[in-house]
Amino acid sequence: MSPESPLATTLDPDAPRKPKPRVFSGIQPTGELHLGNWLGAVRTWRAQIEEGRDDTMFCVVDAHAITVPYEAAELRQKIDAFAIDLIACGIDPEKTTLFVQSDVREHTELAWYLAGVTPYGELGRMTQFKEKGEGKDFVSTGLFTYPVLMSADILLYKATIVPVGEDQIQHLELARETVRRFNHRFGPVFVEPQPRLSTTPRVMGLDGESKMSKSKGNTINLFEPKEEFWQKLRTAFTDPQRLTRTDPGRPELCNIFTMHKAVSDAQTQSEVAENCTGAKWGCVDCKKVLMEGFERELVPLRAKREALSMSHVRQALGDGAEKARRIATETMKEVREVMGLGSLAT
Ligand code: AQP
Repeated sequence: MSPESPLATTLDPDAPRKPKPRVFSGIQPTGELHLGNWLGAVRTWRAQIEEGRDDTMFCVVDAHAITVPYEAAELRQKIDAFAIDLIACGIDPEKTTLFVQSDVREHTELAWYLAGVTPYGELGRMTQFKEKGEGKDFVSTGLFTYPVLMSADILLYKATIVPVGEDQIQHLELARETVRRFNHRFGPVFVEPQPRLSTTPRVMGLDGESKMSKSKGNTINLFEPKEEFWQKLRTAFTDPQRLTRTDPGRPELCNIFTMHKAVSDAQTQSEVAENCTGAKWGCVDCKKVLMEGFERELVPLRAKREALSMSHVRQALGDGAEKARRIATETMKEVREVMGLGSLAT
């Protein structure tokens, strides 16, 4: 390259490299990966990885899963199953850091320390706590402090971008507040994380009453066999005002149209909207086109999932945990130092 090249002045090999922004997000190994998880979060994770601009970290958050009653042997299986499903969805361990939360102990350590700056009253206001605890004989303390652990997950890696579904926005706002409180008291250790929403941040359940949720049994699971997938989609709730085929529909209020936005191209979306509002198509027609869109995306994911070996997945999770631990160790040194904790040099 000649010295006159404009690049010569911008690419100084000795200049300190600015660290890439860090992206972090997680998923609980409860139930099975469903369309809401995929459209609201996991597809965005894949897009972040593919963009290649940021340092990305994704986590199977098993310590969150123990806040509701569970079977230990089943949890182990679910952790493996979720890791496989994530890799099949493009959360490629060659390009990102994929790991299991409890393999990095610092998550729970930091959660305890952050509990010291998290107001009790705020936790009681969390919608998810109210919904999951409502009417239950036993509500664990862990369910109440769940958002503190979530703050720790993010802050441990000083992540600034958190791709989540809309239901997690309230928890993320709390994490931001925790950063402000912590930094005000102990100094500027953490950065405020920002949420990143997909184009479908809230996928409704098959019942049309609440968001699609593993614990509500209103899901279509991503890797259901095609026929079962279709049978569920076929009966899924649509615009409540469309009682007969001749009633004009309102795509903006229909969960099926929300999903079209994620998997159908612009031309198909406008065709669907036009035929729905003009009462030219019935809801099953819209669903058939949607199913085609899902199939286009899901066929390669199913094939990838089939081809994955457990030994490869375990190796990837081990490598991911090691990488995550290195970052976590550094953060915790800093945290213990500013908080005045411990008596030993770390
Ligand atoms: N219905 C949804 N629409 C859009 N995004 C969703 N997410 C979950 N449901 C929807 C997003 O998926 C990511 C992983 O979620 P999670 O499993 O860790 O926790 P969750 O939000 O509590 O999901 P579920 O299915 O409702 O699980 P359970 O019933 O076990 O609590 C998150 O980014 C979430 O926003």
